[in-house]
Amino acid sequence: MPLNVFQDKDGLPRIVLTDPNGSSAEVFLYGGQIVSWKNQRKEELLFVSSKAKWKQHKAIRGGISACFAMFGEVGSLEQHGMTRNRMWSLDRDPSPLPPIDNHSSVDLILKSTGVDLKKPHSFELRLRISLSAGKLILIPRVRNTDNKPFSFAFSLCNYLSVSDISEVRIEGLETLDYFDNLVNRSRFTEQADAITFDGETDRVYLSSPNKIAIIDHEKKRTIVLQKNALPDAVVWNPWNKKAKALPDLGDEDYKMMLCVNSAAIDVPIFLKPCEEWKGYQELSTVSSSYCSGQLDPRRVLYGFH
Ligand code: TA6
Repeated sequence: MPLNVFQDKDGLPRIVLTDPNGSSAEVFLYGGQIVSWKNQRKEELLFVSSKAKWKQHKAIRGGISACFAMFGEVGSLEQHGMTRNRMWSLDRDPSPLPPIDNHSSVDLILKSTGVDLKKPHSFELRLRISLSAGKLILIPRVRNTDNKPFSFAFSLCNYLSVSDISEVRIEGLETLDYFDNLVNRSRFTEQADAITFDGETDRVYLSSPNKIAIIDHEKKRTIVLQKNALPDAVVWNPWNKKAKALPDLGDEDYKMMLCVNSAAIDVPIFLKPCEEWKGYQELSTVSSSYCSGQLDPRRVLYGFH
């Protein structure tokens, strides 16, 4: 499969993955960030802010990024860790992951520099990004290359493009416990049949199922998120007030975005020296031809016909 590396107009190296069926993905080495994923009909499936800063030393607001070794703020360290603000490299590992059939892939790596964490620790963070018709697979790996144990949080932050946030529902998180970041991280149990949006939302759902459906009624499209070794799910929409307060988010952008992140936050991942952790996330889309009423979430989540 072809692997093209371009220089962006701002001088940032960009890799374009293409699939013979017409879908594509764009990956920046800066932040190891996926900034575009288009389906065969060239429709963009990821959200990137109209005010995103395409410059070094500032995370690009949107797309998909890997947040490590913490989620949130820890002291004076960068929010969600440093991975979004570093230049990654192409991974020349002599023992890479085996190729996935009919996928166009790129392997990235970010190595510790000694000043990235609260206490210096040596690690290697790898990310495989793999595209096929209708599917985007991410495989993050963290290797503890130090002689001390290491524990960390991890999140794949997915900014999904939606037609209108008020018309979107998430299936798969009902009945779960969650931490609400808007109420001092207090713990609640989800009471709704599905998650819908009418205001700012910032929650960490605990021990979520491996399959979550994000149903966009207006676009008649469902994004299916499947994950492994990433037990939690973060759901975030800033709504109007917070959107206005974020300098790299357009005032109205919150209507067209929804973050649903695959994460390991509540119970940090623990590695002994030389051990490696491997996560998995797959995004795919299902179109719905329904005219009225709701999608049957059981079809999406469990494949019932
Ligand atoms: O989980 C969502 C969250 O942690 C929110 O609290 C919100 O701040 C968001 O991530 C965006 O964070 P960022 O560092 O990208 O501004």
